[in-house]
Order: sequence, then C-alpha cells, then structure tokens
Amino acid sequence: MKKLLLLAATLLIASLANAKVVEKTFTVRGHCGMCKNRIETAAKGVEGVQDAAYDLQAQSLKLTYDTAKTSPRKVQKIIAALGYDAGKIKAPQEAYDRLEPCCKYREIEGVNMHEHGEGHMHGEGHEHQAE
Ligand SMILES: [Cu+2]
Repeated sequence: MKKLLLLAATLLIASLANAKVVEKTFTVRGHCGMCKNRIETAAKGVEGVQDAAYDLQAQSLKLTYDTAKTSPRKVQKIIAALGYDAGKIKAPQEAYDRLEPCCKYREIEGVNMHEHGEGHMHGEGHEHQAE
C-alpha cells in the first residue's frame, strides 16, 4: 500500500513537472493591424496560452503557452480557421475568402511575384490589331 502511494505521488510530481510554460515562435501570414488583433485574440483564447504577440513585419507569432495544456499546432489550427496561414497549416480557402479585402495576403503576393499570372493573359492582345 505504501509503495502504491509512493508511486502515485511520484507520478503526480512527474506530471506537474511536465507542465512547463515555454515560448515558441512560428510564421503567421497577417497583413495589417486588424490581422494582428484577430490573430492575437484568437491565440490568447486558447486554453493554456498565456501570451501571444504578433509581429507584423516579421510575420511571426510568439506564443507563450503551457505544454501540458496546449500545443502550437492547436493554436495554428485555430488561426488557420480564421483565414491566416499558420506554421505548416494552410488556411482553408473559404476561411481566407471571409477575410477583409485589406487582409488578403495571397492575392497581393500573386501580383508581386507574377506567379499565377492570370492578369497577364488579358489586355495585351491589341498589339495584333495594329497591323
Ligand atoms: Cu488585416
């Protein structure tokens, strides 16, 4: 009986010791002050998160959280559900579509990088008409 109690006490102490508060920084694709507010509020709303600070310039969120209660992945899922790519989790298109126009980081990226190129195909056709 004593041994059992000792074992239980040891396990309890071990699990308490595991409840650590750590910091972790990961990428979140926000675009303006409103994004920052939404991202931080959502992250802080997760149980186990003690602090969340979004750096718009660095595109990164610094999370302070209790490892026993939550994980960066959980928080990333919640942020992605708002429309912001977070860590390795991509925001679903329908969530992204609900973002305010000023927050649409994907379209802006497309224009800057000329990668998806839909814009180029149109409008250049009139050169032929000149001949
Ligand atoms: Cu925004």
